[in-house]
Amino acid sequence: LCISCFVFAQKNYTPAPENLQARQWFADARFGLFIHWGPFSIPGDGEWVMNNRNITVKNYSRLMDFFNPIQFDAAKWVGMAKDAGMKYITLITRHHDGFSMWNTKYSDFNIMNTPYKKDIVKLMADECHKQGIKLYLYYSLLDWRRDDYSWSTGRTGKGTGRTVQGNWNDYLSFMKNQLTELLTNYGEIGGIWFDGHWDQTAPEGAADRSAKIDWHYDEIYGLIHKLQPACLIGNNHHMTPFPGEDFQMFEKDLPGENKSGLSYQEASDKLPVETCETINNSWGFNITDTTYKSNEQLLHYLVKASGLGVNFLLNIGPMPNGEIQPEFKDRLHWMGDWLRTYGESIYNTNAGYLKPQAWGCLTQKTDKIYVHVFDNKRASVILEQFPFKKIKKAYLLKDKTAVKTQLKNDMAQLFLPDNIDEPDEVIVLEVKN
Ligand code: FHN
Repeated sequence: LCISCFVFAQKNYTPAPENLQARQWFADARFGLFIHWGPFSIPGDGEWVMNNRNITVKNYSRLMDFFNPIQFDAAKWVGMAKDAGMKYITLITRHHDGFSMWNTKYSDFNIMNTPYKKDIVKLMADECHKQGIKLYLYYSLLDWRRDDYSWSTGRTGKGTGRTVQGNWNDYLSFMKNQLTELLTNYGEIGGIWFDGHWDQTAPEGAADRSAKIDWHYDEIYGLIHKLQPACLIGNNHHMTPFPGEDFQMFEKDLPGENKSGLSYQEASDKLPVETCETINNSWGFNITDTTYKSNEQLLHYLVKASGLGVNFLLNIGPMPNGEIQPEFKDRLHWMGDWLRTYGESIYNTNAGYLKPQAWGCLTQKTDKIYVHVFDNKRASVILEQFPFKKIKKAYLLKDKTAVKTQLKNDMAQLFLPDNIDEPDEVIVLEVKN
């Protein structure tokens, strides 16, 4: 942990017993739905459209007049997540464009001033509580809109650039007030998912252009843990977790992969870990992005994450009218179908003793190893350094077909039966020490 990170983190944090319990629940849950949605969905060009197209604050504000998602049905969204086998939802409450999806007293740029006039966070929170799904709230630290925000990502374009540094204390109070609303008015909140820590560009007119942001996490994290001690804090800062954080997150990467160039951090062995990924290549609704990952690719992502002991937060960008495009719905339903048969090999499991291999990976419970075979053309699979003395039973999870095994030296060899045809064929090994 770097010294400056420590200075800005919650000092002397001891998680409450209910927080530790919530961490365990989270780690067991394994699969969640990420929802990037708001007025930014209207242009159909992703959630960074304001920045990418250099739209001025004034022009961007017009989106508020058109956001009227009359097809939005919280019961359907939550039901869809449950049907997909997801145990929690992480909802955008305020993204970098500064739009608040709830009835907030602290900004006029909010859902109550759209033609829709209904509090989305409330509708989702009530429905999640009703259907037994935990709700986590995404909250952007950085803001492209407010004058009291002192940094400049997203406001560097024509006519949008900041020239002065705003009043940082005002901005910090604004965030604390909003977080207090979110953690007071919507019942139990599973966690707060911070994003935007990485904005470190001082505006052109700033006295010290090399200054780094002090997010005052000590106060912000302290406030959250005071309001709801069980509420988990995660921060997408792409670094080793700071004190005060209750889970770690990766973006578009499994720990150790760093395909995105964002994931140099090592996975925590103390905190639950989550990774998020998109279905196409966009977080927010995007009409030109049709690079959909296949059902199998998404499944393998979930299974490999589980094999590393990591949660998978899979994103959708709903349409501006509140509907969800069929390419997303179909994939979620397919994953749910798979989990209805194979869920016991994913939920409440631990990382496999072997890291994911070219042929697949392992998940574990006390006396069971689930061997996930992605490559169903193989005749056998070898588990090196097998840590158990005996395999009491070995069978396919789908239909109990027996699997022949051989333990030799410290290797277990599993001979795959003929009826191996699933994109992830799961073999259960009942083992004894
Ligand atoms: O800039 C955001 C992006 O829009 C999206 O919300 C992702 C989700 O992990 N986080 C940021 C990029 O790190």
